[in-house]
Amino acid sequence: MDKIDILKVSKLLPFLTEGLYARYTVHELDDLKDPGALARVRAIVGGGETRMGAELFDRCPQAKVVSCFGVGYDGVDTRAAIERGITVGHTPDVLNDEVADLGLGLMLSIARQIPQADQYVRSGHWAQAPFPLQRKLTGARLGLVGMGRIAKAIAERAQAFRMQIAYTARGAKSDLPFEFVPSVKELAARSDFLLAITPGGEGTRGLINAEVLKALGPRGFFINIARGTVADQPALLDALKNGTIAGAGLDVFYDEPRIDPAFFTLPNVVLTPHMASGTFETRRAMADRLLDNLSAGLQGEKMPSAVPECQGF
Ligand code: 8YV
Repeated sequence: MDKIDILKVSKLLPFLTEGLYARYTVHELDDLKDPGALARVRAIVGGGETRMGAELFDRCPQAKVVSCFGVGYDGVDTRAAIERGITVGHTPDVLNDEVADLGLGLMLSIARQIPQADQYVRSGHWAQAPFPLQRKLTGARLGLVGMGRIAKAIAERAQAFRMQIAYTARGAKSDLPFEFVPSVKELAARSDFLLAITPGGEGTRGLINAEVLKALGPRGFFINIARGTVADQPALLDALKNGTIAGAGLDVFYDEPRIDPAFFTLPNVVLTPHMASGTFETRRAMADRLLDNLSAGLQGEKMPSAVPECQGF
């Protein structure tokens, strides 16, 4: 039997790419050998941040499935997909632990200056003077921007550190024992650590702006494991340079992976390369979920993880 034609629109991990090639006839958008193939394509796969909108869908009139790698799907125009009867799948849940672990890791790293301390030891400075004293994480005030599945996994871990947890979200969640603060600025003012874990896209663009950073204040740390766009990056760079905030732990940026080099000279940041979900175990589970969503969607069955906008059709 002929394999089904699918379109791959971004670079994916080798084991996932192999899985796709084994099951389907894969066409690579950035190396399209047969432009006529788009007319046969029945599904589109790619990273959730890759732009997939009306123009692409119209080039693939038979496509009825988009299967994204990642829980975030801010690159996908879900309205354009729904208008064309396309179901969009993503990979939630399987990465909650990993992303939460890195959130805690970044908080500990910036509060205790772990990467800076490593450099201190390697460069031989320790023999001259002890490393400067740092800030305590246990018992500190944590403000979560977002209260979805990953935020809950972070809160669970933060409780073990006896952190005082508050959050902002679209609405209060009555089943949670944490304080709901409607305004992000107010939350920042009451936090030692303000951690963004909310979807990207237009709804949250620039949410962490100059005012919020000012409210966080010179003893406050900002952690971003959401999307670079959630923070106003020029305002963040200013706040870090001027001591408006104490520091930041950042896994996400504008224009990844070619990020603004202004970050590289700042002493008060810990920078990671958008790796929150990046373990063998979790990326494999995400790949499996992408394949399961793809196969279910192509067979006209309910996807294990359709995005909320597409659930129910
Ligand atoms: C992705 C992510 O794996 O799930 C998300 O939304 O941001 C990451 O886990 C990453 O973007 C893949 O490259």
